[in-house]
Amino acid sequence: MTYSKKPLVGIIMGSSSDSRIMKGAAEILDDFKVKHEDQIISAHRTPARLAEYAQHAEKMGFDIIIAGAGGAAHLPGMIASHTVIPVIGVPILVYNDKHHKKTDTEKFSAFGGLDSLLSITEMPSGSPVVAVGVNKAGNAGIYAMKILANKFPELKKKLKQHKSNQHESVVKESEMMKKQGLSSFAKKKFK
Ligand code: RP5
Repeated sequence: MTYSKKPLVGIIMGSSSDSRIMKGAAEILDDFKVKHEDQIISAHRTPARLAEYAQHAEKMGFDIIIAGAGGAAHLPGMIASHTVIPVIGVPILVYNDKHHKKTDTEKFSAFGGLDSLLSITEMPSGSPVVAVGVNKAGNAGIYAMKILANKFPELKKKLKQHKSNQHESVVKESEMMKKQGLSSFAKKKFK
């Protein structure tokens, strides 16, 4: 069952480089069978398109926008400034593998995600954006489900199931650890 024929959530990101992380939000929405529309909107490279997107999101009637960006991560905040739709920001630790010659460390952003976290959370009074942890796009998906659950009781049931699945999986792993002992448990888990 899907909750609506039209997308309820807009997922946007500043660059195709962010899709590796942002797919975590889409996967949750897909699991919960909630339709979403996904786009790349860059606050810096396509500023006019950003304003147009905010109008598009309102026209589409999205209930929530999930916006991920890395570095000087202005996308969530600027979208929130243009619309009354609640925005969940995903700070991204940039990993840019477009530059094949760079070493692995050089491909990461200089400030390890703190740059994007602060850019997203330190919004001025009057124009809020909520944020999940760095690279935690899946949590943005779950949080979006929590908001939508106020509208769709079926989603509330699914969220409760999701919670109890998490409980079961921790208990199962704990039992295995107790049985095998920590050293061999960790050896098997990280081999
Ligand atoms: C931000 O710059 C994007 O959100 C991305 O995380 C970062 C790097 O983008 P690319 O240079 O990899 O396109 O605007």
